Amino acid sequence: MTRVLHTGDTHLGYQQYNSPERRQDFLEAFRTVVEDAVADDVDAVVHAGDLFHDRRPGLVDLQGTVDILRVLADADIPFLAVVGNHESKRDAQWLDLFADLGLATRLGAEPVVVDDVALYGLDFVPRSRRDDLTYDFDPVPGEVAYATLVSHGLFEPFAHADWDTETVLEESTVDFDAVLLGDNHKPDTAEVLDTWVTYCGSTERASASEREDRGYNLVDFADDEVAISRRGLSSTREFVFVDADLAEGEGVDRVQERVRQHDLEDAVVIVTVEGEGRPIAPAAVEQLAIDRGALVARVNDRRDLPDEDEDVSVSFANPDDAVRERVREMGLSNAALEIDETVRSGDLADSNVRESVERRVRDLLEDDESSFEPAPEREPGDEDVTTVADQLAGESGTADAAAAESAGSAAADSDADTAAAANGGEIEGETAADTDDSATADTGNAATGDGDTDADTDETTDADADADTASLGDFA
Ligand SMILES: [Mn+2]
Repeated sequence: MTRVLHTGDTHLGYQQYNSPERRQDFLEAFRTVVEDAVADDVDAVVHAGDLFHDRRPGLVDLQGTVDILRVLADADIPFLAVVGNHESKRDAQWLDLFADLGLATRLGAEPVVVDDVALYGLDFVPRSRRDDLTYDFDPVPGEVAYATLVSHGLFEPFAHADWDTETVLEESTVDFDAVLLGDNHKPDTAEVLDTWVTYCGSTERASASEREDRGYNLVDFADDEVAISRRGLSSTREFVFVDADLAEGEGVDRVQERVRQHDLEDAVVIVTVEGEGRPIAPAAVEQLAIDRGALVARVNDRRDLPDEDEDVSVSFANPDDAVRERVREMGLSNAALEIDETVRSGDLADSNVRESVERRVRDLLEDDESSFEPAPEREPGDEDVTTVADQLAGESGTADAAAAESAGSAAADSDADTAAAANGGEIEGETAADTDDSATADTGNAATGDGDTDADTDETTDADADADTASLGDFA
């Protein structure tokens, strides 16, 4: 029998909630997986991408990674991996560095044989480049009984998929027995065209939507069968989810009462408020949780409360309209407008803004760099020209000609693409993470949209050096 430990979406370097402890947690989860692999004496550890949260991990994260990978190397357990969307760089990959150090093997079109299993890899490929993909893999060596593909992306038949697994399997020159995946942080397994397709899930909660216990997969190859089982990680950071459904007239007291019912020591506390009731100040709830020992506390108020005093006659214009109007006047590029919309979209979980924007920018850069050019002046009366902002607002064709900026060819497909980006994000409700930060971000300002300031600052600083990195500041 050949046993492979399948993990992924480790997101090392992610300083979730701006907490250094959380950053350490991601590293510790990886260490636990590796220690389990050694204790279990598996034949290989397969990593399905997103080892790093960011394409610029910090030195401590890299040192920690080397330290952990060395544990595997010392135990003679190969670490076989592909590159995920979070960590992907234009030229060399971090994975190549670890390969140079003898600590990892990057999977690709040539098989890496572990006992009687041939493993192949397919890095994350942006949607815009998938049509040109040929799924050409070198033949399976004669003496090998099984073939496995490792990849990163949102594959069918799982939620929010944008990559057709049947196409991949049918067009591949190798007949795979199993496909081991990363990207979707929710673990799941399905059978597609007689092939087992499975996500291992993330090893630490990268977003508050990842409520289930974290873990990894064990994949056994024996007797012409592939058996996938799941093992939980018990030592991940405790998350306490407090769901308060307020009735009319209830307010912060009721929420605090619900918070007090839980043991919060060292936990990340996520308070979700729904229902009716009075407005509450999140700080009052978060402070209570901190006072009771929580590491981090965040309040997500999901209520759509009506205006408090309807008789007060100060009338504000619809703030969304006001922002949209102002954005139109700014002469932003089509790309900036789309990204502004992504940042402010109500359909997109705050936690997914960063990744959705990143993916969108990458796709735009590959498709049509002109979408980053500032919008040209538009003459009043150009009523047949509709801006992306108009389209996104569902006002297609009725744009206020005086205020609207002209849109180029990118406008035509912007609806579909942006909708897809929003979907991609929702999907990745499981994936990304900065719930806390973006919840408080200045949503009227596209340039500062994503709350993950840590990473963004980093990227903005280095933007000149790496064309692959388009920070919002570059085009907004
Ligand atoms: Mn991921």
